[in-house]
Amino acid sequence: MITILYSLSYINILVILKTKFWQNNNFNQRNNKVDTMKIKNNLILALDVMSESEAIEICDSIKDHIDTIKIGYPLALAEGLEIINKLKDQFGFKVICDFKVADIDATNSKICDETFKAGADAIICHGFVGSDSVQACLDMADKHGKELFLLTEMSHPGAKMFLQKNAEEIAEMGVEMGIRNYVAPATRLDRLSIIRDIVGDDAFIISPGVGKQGGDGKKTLEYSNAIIVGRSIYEADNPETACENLIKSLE
Ligand code: NUP
Repeated sequence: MITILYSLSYINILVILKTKFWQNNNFNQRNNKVDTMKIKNNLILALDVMSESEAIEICDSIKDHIDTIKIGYPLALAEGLEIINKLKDQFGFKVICDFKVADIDATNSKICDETFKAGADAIICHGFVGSDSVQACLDMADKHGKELFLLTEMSHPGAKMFLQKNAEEIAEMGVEMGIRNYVAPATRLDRLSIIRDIVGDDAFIISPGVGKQGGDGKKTLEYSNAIIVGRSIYEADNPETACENLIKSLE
């Protein structure tokens, strides 16, 4: 009888330890994800400059106000993927790679793998290619413990021609797939609001189109978690002042 009681309490301890282990693990995982998504001043710099020296000069001037930057094809093609770790090492930034991944699943997988291996904290993919292609990106992001952003509707006028007609379904697909992060336009707040309703309050939306493309930062943040701003900062005579003024306008 005593032996049975002993073995029962032993099993109980094992079960409790295992439960605690999972709770801790999930807690850490969740924290990591949330950490990635804390964006200083809700402002992401789109660093579409064409050389490492320009990139470093701009980053140096705005580093006190911004901790997350987005690089895309312009800088990556000009300087190679090594630029990601250079900027991370020098400034401690989080880097979102705006590669608008839009290929078949096998190719998407390779593109995401290389991008995360190069140090990216997140990658942006297109949704119009369908769930198999997006799933390949999501799987690779999960494998690396990094984030995926699903682009729903773009911010430029041309997005009305094809993409807008399907943006709501793209967002719905993202929700069905369990995607937490989205890109939606600051240039059309009615559309941004619809996309927010679809993805829900817990989703994380980042919005390009503030400044040069005509969007208003403060109004955008009524629906979005962060704005993405490029030319209004890096083309300004004084990028730091432009950055400070923009942040003030968001209050
Ligand atoms: O819909 C989109 N619109 C857009 O402008 C999706 C994007 N990823 N972008 C990017 O955001 C664009 O490529 C650029 O890097 C940035 C906006 O820059 P700017 O208009 O503030 O200069």
